[in-house]
Amino acid sequence: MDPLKQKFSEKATALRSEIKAMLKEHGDKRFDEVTLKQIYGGARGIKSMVWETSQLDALEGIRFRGYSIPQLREQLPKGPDGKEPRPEGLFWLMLVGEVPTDEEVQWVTEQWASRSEVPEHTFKALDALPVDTHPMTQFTVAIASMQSESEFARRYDEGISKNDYWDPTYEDTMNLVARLPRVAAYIYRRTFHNGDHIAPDKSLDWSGNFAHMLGKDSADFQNLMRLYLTIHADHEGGNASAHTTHLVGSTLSDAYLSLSAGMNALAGPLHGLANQEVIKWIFNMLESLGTQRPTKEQIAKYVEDTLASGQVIPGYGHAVLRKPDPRFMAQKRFAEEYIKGDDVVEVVWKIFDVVPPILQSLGKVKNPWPNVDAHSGALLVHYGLKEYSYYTVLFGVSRALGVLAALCWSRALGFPLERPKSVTTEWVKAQL
Ligand code: FCX
Repeated sequence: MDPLKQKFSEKATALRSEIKAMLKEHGDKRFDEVTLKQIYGGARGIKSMVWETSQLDALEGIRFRGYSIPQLREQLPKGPDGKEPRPEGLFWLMLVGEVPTDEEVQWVTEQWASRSEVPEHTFKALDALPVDTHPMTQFTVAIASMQSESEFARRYDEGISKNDYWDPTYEDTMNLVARLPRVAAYIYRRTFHNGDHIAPDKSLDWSGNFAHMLGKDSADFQNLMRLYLTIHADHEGGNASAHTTHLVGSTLSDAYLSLSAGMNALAGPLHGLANQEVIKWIFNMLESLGTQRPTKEQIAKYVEDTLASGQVIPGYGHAVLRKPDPRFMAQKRFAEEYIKGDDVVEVVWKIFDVVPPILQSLGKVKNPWPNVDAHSGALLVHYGLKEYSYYTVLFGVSRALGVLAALCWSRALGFPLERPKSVTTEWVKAQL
């Protein structure tokens, strides 16, 4: 058995019996109470699922298996120039809870390279779509089309024991993650570069090869991809893309169908699509002001006008966070180190000064601070990746790491079909 699978199997077996014993002894212990506001308010804050790979603190931000983003950057094995962490290492950490060695990360890189062949019919399915189909729609179609290769679906059809569900889920996860950069790069090149595709370079790491297939070979862009694909990977289980993947997976839909569903959730403007909305909003602002270097006063006026027209300020606010998102700060750090003085980056930083007090003054926005999506576009624009309708696909390639590692855990721990209770307003009124 491969070393990661072996380790995962041991850890999962141990945790499964621990949970069984815990449930037997404390199964009726109360952890939460639900208010009417939560029932009508998108279930905010209700503790109702287990997600082993990461946990979000409203003030501290995300921790992956206990490690904050700055700690990950320090401790995970890095790319060839030793600067940014390799997402392969984060995947290992999320799956088995241990920071991997350089050799272990190299093993993941080689595994994924060896599993990265995309079926020909997936390219054909993409080529059948109009070229102006939104890249996220192309992405979900491509992922669903690869379901024909699902090990889980095949083994379920043959009659697999419940105890073994985790095994083909792990295989599907490894195959699917391995193929995503090729699929995502294919979508980019067909949509924006006349289908002038670039063959993979399997000597590169997962992010480096992705950058290469996008047509961006500079060492700095490869580093941006390493950081980007690391910090977008997971944000505990309740966010819409993670929760959708989890819910669909709970029906024993395989990893392909579950991830494809999760990506449809990521494609919404209140979630992952906000990264395209941010840069679109900035470009529109610069155009309407007729300058690349607006003053803070000009930006404040534009923000007020956006709010007055009944729209949200994209990239600001969060359902859980109550501080500037550490993923925003990690990207700011990257910009300070690699591309200080860039015009669009300067605008993003001015917006960071201007927007929070304005949102605060509305008196209803619970978190006036920037989220992950407020910064990412400016970095991509700097390196010439200006086609912003593509940005959420990059987010999706990364998000697959977390939600699929979590899916492996859900199958290994024997989690059941998810089925929360709904009520009618009639029923609610009768309780008051
Ligand atoms: N601009 C204007 N108004 C905002 C706002 C913003 N950025 N953020 C929240 N509000 C408003 C809400 O629209 C709501 O108004 P209403 O009462 O009139 O309906 C009120 O403030 C209370 O909302 P709040 O409880 O603070 O926020 P929610 O948990 O409901 O929603 C999101 C959280 C993220 C959806 C919200 O802040 C938003 O729409 N932000 C802009 C879109 C965005 O950046 N999304 C990306 C989030 C994330 F990082 C990701 O998933 O990628």
